[in-house]
Amino acid sequence: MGIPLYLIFLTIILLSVTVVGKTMYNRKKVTCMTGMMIAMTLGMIVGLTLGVVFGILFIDNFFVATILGMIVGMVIGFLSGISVSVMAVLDGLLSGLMGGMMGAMLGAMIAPEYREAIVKIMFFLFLATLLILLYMIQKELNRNKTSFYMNPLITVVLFGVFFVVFNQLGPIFKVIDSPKQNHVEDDSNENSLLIKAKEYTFMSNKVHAQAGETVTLFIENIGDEEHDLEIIGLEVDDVKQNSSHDHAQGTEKIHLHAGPGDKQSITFIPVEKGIYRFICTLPGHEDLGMSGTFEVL
Ligand SMILES: [Cu+2]
Repeated sequence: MGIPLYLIFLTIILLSVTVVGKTMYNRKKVTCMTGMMIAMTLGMIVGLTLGVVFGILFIDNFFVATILGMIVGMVIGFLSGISVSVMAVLDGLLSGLMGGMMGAMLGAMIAPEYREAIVKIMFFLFLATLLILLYMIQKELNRNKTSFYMNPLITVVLFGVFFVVFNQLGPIFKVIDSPKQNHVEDDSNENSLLIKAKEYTFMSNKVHAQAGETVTLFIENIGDEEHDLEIIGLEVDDVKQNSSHDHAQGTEKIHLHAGPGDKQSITFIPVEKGIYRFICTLPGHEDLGMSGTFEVL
């Protein structure tokens, strides 16, 4: 986990505790209607946001991701409703359950290249929702007084500062194969690239090679199912398939196929600069996240 992810967890915990604490402390003044809104909103948004994060973190185990998302959403929904009314508790529990489930689903389904973006979007929505929620509670408690939350300028400045800092901190999810490990030393002096495949992702899903230079591309299947790798639209010279099994011989297509535990390679020279997509062509695998980009520099 990268620093931004810890920051997300910390912010979510702090803001949730603030809202829950405020509700509990002022339980005499909070009406049932407001209490229900608080429980529902908080349960849902925390469930959704953390559900997405869990769905990505536990990409190999959808069950764990869903259960974790549901638990977190339900606990927060329960806590924010408990001091108000049974209705608020029910509202919070069910919204949390739904948010956690849907968040985990979204996190697990989103293509790897959009993981960072979706987490940022969800976190932004979380922050915006929480500010509105705090504003609502504050208004309910002190109908006449103006307070910190009422000044929109402060909110805007806070968001600005937060996101500048947030973007400086680097990726939310650590890339499993760093670019250095990505270039595997081979016996020859050629450039070689290794892409690992498993259910249902490529690691790394971003590789690059120089135009006009010979490159050897390896696919290593570390999963339990068959996978392949095909680069779409890439023009190449001097293709040499280094494996016996091969259903693309004679064509100028970059296609590698590897059963579970297999490692296959192909040597070629990329001709034209550009960014090309590579995918696993097995039915459904691309949609489940088996795609990436091959950049020719
Ligand atoms: Cu596959």
